[in-house]
Amino acid sequence: MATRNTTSNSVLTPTEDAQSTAQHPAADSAQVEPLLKSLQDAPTYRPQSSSYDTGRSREQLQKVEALQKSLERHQGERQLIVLQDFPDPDALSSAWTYKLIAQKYDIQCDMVYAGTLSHQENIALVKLTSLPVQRWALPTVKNRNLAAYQGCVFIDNQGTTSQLTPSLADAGIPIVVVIDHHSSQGEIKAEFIDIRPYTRATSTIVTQYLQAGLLKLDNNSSEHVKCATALMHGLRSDTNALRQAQEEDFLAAAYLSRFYDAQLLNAVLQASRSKQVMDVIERSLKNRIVQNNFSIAGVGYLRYDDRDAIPQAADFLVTEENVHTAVVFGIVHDEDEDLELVIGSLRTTKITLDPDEFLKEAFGYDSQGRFFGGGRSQAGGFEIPLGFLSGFAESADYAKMKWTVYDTQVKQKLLRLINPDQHYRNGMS
Ligand SMILES: [Mn+2]
Repeated sequence: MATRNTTSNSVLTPTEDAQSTAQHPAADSAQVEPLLKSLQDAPTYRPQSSSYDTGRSREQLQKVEALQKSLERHQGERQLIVLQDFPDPDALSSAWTYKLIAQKYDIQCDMVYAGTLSHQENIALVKLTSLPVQRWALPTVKNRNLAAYQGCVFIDNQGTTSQLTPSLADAGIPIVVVIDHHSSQGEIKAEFIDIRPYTRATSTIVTQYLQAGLLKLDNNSSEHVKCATALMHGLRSDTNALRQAQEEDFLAAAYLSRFYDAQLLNAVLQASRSKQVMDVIERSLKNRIVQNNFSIAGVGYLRYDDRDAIPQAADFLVTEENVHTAVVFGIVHDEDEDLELVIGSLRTTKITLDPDEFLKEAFGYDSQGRFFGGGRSQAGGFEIPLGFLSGFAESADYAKMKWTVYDTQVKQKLLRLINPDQHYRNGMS
């Protein structure tokens, strides 16, 4: 169950039609309509394209048209763009792009996240581009004027990875827009939904919106140049520096190359790792076990602010010879809420392994039917609240015992999938 048909990637690769979208003269115009019309004629322009590709491309243009309608409908309103608790470059840059597009329709957006910006590259990205994102820690939400917002927008997520979602629902703020490339996280009600699990990056999706004319980027606008640079970073970071990019990602990158600032991108990428991150990577190396090409490491307790060290450790472990998948996890303490969570990251280079399916199957779901884990192509994560066992223990022995229990349990759940025969034997003994 944890694998998917190997051919699915190539079948779903958008081809020539995406290119015709990118290079069509109408792409530079603010009008989407001429482009839509021309796309209806696409089969005659591209006789070699399969009907599948044409259908897919038409679908994309219909999305652009639907988004434009939604933007027009909400002119003069104020929207809240909600990012996942630990926003990554793909989320930050895509959300910024939506904010700029919406501004053109006289919609004011605030971009918020409830967790932490903890990856050194993310901090550098936000600082160096003056990326307009705000932290809304959960305890402060009750003091915010939520009534000021007529709608909320989920970008690079579907609301399931933000602690803010329940508060927004309680405040009765409708979900207006969802743009994401993670697998469906369950049913969602929104006016506009564009979820593409086979697209590598949300940056690619929003760049296609730009190319279709929703916003004309201007080389003379430093804000546009910085946003294009952020998008290039987002696209690179979700495609493993373009190594896993597909045609549509390259086409998006080619378009962004007209606007982005290569020096600025370089500055973002040169951000160095903190000592805490290095320490977690060291622990992951020391603790890893390798079985059937999976590398698994528990790294013990971590401060909330260092949480992003976990995916970085997984990125590192997956580079080992004969390893195609790495899973790193630890117990993270959230001081704001005095909560503890097991947080883990999965990275894989194995095309047939679907992180979303794998993690859902490994860890299942909570009493409300919410999955503990999920993912997208090549990456995934999980969060398991410790509940009653939460909270820092007075004694080191107790803390150690608690870690041992969770470490064993997480490994057991993973090994059941990684090494089913072994599991069977254990079960019999
Ligand atoms: Mn993403």
